[in-house]
Amino acid sequence: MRFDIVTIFPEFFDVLDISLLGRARKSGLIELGVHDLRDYTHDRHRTVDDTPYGGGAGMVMKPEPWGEALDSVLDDADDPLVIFPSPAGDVFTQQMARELSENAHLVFGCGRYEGIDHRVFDHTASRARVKLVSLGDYVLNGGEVAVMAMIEAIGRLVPGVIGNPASLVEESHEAGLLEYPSYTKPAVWRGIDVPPILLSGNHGAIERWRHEQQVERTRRVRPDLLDE
Ligand code: 6GU
Repeated sequence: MRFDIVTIFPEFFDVLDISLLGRARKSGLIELGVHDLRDYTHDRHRTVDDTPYGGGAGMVMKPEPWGEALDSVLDDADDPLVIFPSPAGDVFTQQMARELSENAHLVFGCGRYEGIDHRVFDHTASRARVKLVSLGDYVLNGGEVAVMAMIEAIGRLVPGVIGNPASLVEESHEAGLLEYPSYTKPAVWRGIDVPPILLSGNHGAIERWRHEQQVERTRRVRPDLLDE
C-alpha cells in the first residue's frame, strides 16, 4: 500500500520511521512519499496562503501550489483516493479505516490556516476519487495530526503489518464493543489481585467473563455503540 502526503510540515511525518509502520516500510509492505507544498511555489517567499475573498478572519491556502503538488503526485497514479482531512468531512471510524485499507494508493492533502481554496477540491474531484475526512468534533490547527492518526489506523490493517492477525480481531471497535481489561504477572501488585477467573484455566468461563466485561464497559462508557 502506498501513502503520499502533501503538507507544509514534512518533518511532522519523520516519526513514521519508527515502530510498527517503520518496520512495514523497511519490509516494503508500506511505501510513503512526503511532499513539501512549498516546493511547488515560484516566489521568493514560497507563499502558500493569501487573504480570503469576501473578507473574514485568517488566511486561505492558494490554489496554484496545491494544483501543482497534486498534479505531481497524481499524474502517474493508478486509481488513487485523495483524502483531505477536514472538520467538515465524514467522521473517521474503524469501519472507514477498514474500507480505506482496501485502496492501494491513498493521497493526503493537509490544509492549514482557514482551509484550502475550494476550487482545489472541485478540480481534484474531476480527476480522482476525493473524500473529506474528520477525526471528530473538535478543532485542530491543521490536517497533519489527523493524517498521522489515519495512517496508523489504516496501515496496521494492511496484511502482514501486524505479526499476529488474531490480535486485530479482539480489539476495541472490531466487534462494535470496547476491549476487555487485560492483566499480566505478577498475580498481586500493590495489594490488587488479578481477577481470579483468569487464573482458573477454564477457557470457556474466561471467554464468557471477557465478553461480559466488554458489554458492561461499552454500556457504561459508550452506550451509543450498543445502539448501532
Ligand atoms: Cl481532519 N482537520 C482539522 N483541521 N481539524 C479537525 C479534523 C481534521 N478533525 C477534527 N478536527
